[in-house]
Amino acid sequence: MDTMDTRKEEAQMLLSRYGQEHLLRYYDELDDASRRKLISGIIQLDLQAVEQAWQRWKDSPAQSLAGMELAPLQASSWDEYTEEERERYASAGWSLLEQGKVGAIVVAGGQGSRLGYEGPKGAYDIGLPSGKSLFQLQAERLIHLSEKAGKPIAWYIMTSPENHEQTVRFFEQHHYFGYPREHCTFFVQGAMPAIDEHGKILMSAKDEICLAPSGNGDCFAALKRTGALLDMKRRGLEWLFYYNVDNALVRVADPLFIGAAASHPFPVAAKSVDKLYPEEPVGIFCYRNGLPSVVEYTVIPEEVMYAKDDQGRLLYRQGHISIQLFRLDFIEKAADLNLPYELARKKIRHIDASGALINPSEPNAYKMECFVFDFYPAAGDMTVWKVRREEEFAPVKNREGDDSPDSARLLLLEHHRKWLIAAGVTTERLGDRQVEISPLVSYAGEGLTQDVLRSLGI
Ligand code: UD2
Repeated sequence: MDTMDTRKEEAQMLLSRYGQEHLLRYYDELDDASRRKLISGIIQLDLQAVEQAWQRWKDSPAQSLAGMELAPLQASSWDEYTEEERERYASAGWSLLEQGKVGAIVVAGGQGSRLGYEGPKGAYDIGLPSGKSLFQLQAERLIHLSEKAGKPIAWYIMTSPENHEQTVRFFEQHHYFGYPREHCTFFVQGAMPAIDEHGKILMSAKDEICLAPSGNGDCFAALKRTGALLDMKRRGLEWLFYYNVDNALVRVADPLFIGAAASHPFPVAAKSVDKLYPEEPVGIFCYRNGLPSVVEYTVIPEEVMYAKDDQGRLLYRQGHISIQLFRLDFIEKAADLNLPYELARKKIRHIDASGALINPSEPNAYKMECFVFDFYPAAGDMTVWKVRREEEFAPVKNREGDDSPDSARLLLLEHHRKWLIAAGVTTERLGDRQVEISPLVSYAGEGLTQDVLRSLGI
């Protein structure tokens, strides 16, 4: 028997153990190259994880809450601290930045399907006067901080097999936005197969499994697999600032947040905002069986979503905005944890049993993802700070309306307008001008001196 036959047998055995034999349906029609491609695709699948996720979902789609005791998680607000305390935290944060002990990770492996944009989301131009992409805004905020700190901030960019090359090319085309090349590390996350309503894995072609990025919860395992975690240790990092690629207002590596997190005993810290309305698409912070957790917006039961406290406010109102700090020793442990996969119903293009291409207009199948906040319980406890949404949260999710490029651009310009007014510019002088301030000039509204304002033409 030649090696090809042995590998086919190996694949066959694996598939029959998990009831996925249909993946070899077209094998006999394929040429040698396609056969090899298919077999190696099958052998690389984590069929046990697929089976577990499917069983869990089938038994109880919102299983994550079944039998759990749920309680709200209170967030502190910066306003509760005195100016002096805030300064002490900020200076602790600056000290860590000056020692080069903080890195940043952007999770940019998602597909951005709601936005309907084919390229990497970080490359998206939200229509600012400067035409800067989301990646450029982030790079310049980091450059600003690292120049002030006198130390580079190592930046880790998580991509997916689908968008890795495009992402790296985008950075190259833009000369890394002035970021020192040697401090940018790109690493690729994993993928999981899509499954149909019966738990059967879908195929995108006769020789190809239908795969999708396996969720941002793969970030730590992917850091480890790709050697990026070793790079962090070599650099002596102690904290990693984690954020979503699509938040136009994110204060990347915020010194105040870093200092505050490092002054507490917990290995994880996060920022939150008060939810605007019960159905807002953000997870909610809570304690589950006494451990800090997030219930994702897709699975919040109605009685939890609409529950009110005795003052008539939402009981679970701390919205998760995907801004976190993780201590490196925690990441090392988390990299070896197996997070549960959640199933998300999506429109997934695939081929059917006759080999015909199905291009659905409605959700027809499931993607499997694990979520980064499912690491929180492993921290035992964590600190959460509530921030002002208009200063730190402008997500770009949808083509139009709420959480769109337009809403994010308006939020950013409005924020900059407030900086100018705080710097002494009168509203008469500003009129209805939309002034965008480069992150290279100001990180959070500071440094807008008369000279700087003059250079901005104000
Ligand atoms: C995310 C949070 C939600 C809330 C909201 C705020 C999760 C699971 N949910 O919801 O609680 O904070 O953001 O805007 O994080 N990504 C990858 N690889 C993947 C999948 C996603 O890197 O396989 C990235 C993606 O590029 C993005 C981030 O993770 O930067 C969040 O993904 P999303 O936009 O699909 O999450 P969303 O808006 O449903």
